[in-house]
Amino acid sequence: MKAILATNNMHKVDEFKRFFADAGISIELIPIKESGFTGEIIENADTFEGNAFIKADALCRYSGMISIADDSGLCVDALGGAPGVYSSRYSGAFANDAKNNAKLLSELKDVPFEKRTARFVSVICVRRPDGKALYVRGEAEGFILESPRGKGTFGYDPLFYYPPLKKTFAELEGGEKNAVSHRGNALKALAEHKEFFDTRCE
Ligand code: ITT
Repeated sequence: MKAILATNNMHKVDEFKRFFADAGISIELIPIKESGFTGEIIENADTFEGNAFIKADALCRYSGMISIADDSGLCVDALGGAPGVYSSRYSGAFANDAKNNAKLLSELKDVPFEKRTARFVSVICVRRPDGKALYVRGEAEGFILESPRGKGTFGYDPLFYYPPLKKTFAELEGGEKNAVSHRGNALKALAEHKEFFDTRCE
């Protein structure tokens, strides 16, 4: 079976593919760049669920195939939950990971470590051609460090300290991140709904 993975973020693609392989889920994931889709997707919802649906729905309508999307972000308590759904665009129109991390550090410069609590959130939406949609959510709790640690992965990972492992997400290797991360937790929830991928089932 094949499904579109409605993302342009190749780090997400790697994490999904690793999870599916480790969990023995034999669905071939086709990222947007291999799907032929060249349109623009406007993520203008104000919830993770809303934006995950927009991405999955766009690729499902384009391809006629089951499409899966992840919308995710970092919610920092001392910033009232920001950057949240705006995580990828936090530093503006020309945002990238380095600028986003620099802005986050600047916003938190006067906040002591114990108040730098944060959580990563991932919402995965699976959209079927028959119109049905499934949502799962995963979270991971941690602290925002005062300087980056680790080189792996992407986004805010080098600043996100995960106390149970005494490491940032960027210091984790192989499948370690999926074992504890927001996306890994959402994927574990998704694995409980394998029957949803069988479009014959109501
Ligand atoms: P797609 O929309 O194409 O999937 P994207 O990266 O723009 O790619 P989102 O709109 O869901 O995806 O934004 C997620 C942002 O949240 C991402 O760019 C990072 O800044 C941050 N983020 C989400 N998950 C993360 C993770 O596992 N590690 C580090 N940062 C993460």
